Amino acid sequence: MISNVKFSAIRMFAAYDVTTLNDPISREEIIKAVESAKVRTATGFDKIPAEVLKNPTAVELLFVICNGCFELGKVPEQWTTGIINLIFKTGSDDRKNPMNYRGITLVSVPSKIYCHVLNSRLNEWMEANKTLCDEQNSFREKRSCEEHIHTFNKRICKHCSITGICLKEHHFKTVKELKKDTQAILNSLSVYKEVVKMNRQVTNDIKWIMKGICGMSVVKDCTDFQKTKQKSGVYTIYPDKSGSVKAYCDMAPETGGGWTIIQRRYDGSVNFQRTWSEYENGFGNANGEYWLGNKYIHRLTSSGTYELKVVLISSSKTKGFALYKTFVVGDAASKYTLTVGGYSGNAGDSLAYHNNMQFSTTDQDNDKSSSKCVTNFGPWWHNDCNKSGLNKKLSTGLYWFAFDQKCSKSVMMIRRIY
Ligand SMILES: [Ca+2]
Repeated sequence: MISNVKFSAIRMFAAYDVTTLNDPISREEIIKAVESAKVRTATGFDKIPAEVLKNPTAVELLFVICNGCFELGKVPEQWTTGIINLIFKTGSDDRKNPMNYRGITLVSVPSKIYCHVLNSRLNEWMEANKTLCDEQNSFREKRSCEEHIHTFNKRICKHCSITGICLKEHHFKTVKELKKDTQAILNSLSVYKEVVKMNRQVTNDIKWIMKGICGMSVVKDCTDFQKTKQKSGVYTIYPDKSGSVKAYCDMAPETGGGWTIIQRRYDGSVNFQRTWSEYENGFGNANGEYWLGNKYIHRLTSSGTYELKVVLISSSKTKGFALYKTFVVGDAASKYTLTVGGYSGNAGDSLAYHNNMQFSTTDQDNDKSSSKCVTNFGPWWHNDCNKSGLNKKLSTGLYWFAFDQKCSKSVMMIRRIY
């Protein structure tokens, strides 16, 4: 499990949709896993106890680390190392007899959190897809050992004449056990106070783990790669903290570099007549033709000031460009409304007509026309209908009214100015 490289549809589940299993790990999943981590337990190789991970800073770092590991399909080597400890069996008397010991393996707590996320995700998926039969009780939510113990305990209580052993609302706990639990809570409080003091040191330690072990740092967009002088190519970017996406970064000196490509057409290998959900989440291949995804374009352009550059090759192979100093795509509730302005370039302004328009796709007609603009001009921020349509069928030519109605190639890219 720990050295996983994403989930795939194995033959047994071939009929099921496994795409959600490979979604980036969400912050909520991390929080749930961190909350469930037991305190006052032994640490693994990295000596990081669960207590120090139960704060917002650590959650943020775990969020980044786990996503990095999930994306890379690798985990830090320390996570694959266990410390084997021998525990003397309670009730035994002879400490010299090896048979009176049992072995336990101590592993890194952050790795347990990562496993918990993957395990919960698989469990939820299996329950939702009903891939387990009802008799499979082991390790399943609401079908735990406790269920069996509870039944067992009830049967004993039925025949039990000693009052006070079986408490109301706590059928499976004795007074002694409840007292023990209360003491554990009080002990945890004192540990928590110590943890708050340690917080600064822990933050630094986890940053070190993130940079040193996972060998990665988080980048918002291709503009961030300018700092580290990266070459053009496909990179994983984190438009915001809710997830990552693969994008092609144009870092060529002649373009000034730092451009995140949001759309590219040139060989017709990818179909662009697609649905709302496909445009929302993106499609195609970042190495070839693709659409980054409206949700990612929104997250980026609403979090800073971005410029948009449209580069076109006409049917007669001349090159043109349109640069917009203002480019914002609204959220899903606004139906990814376009805000565009500040044109310059030599291809003419064929986007101004689409300013303040909602996005339309094959299954959502949000245009101002009585007809459905998407049918002939592809998904776009259609008005009535358009002055541009760069997502229409490549075989019929891409549409940029002021330059060429049958362009053979297009690239749309954005760059953060502030
Ligand atoms: Ca219409």
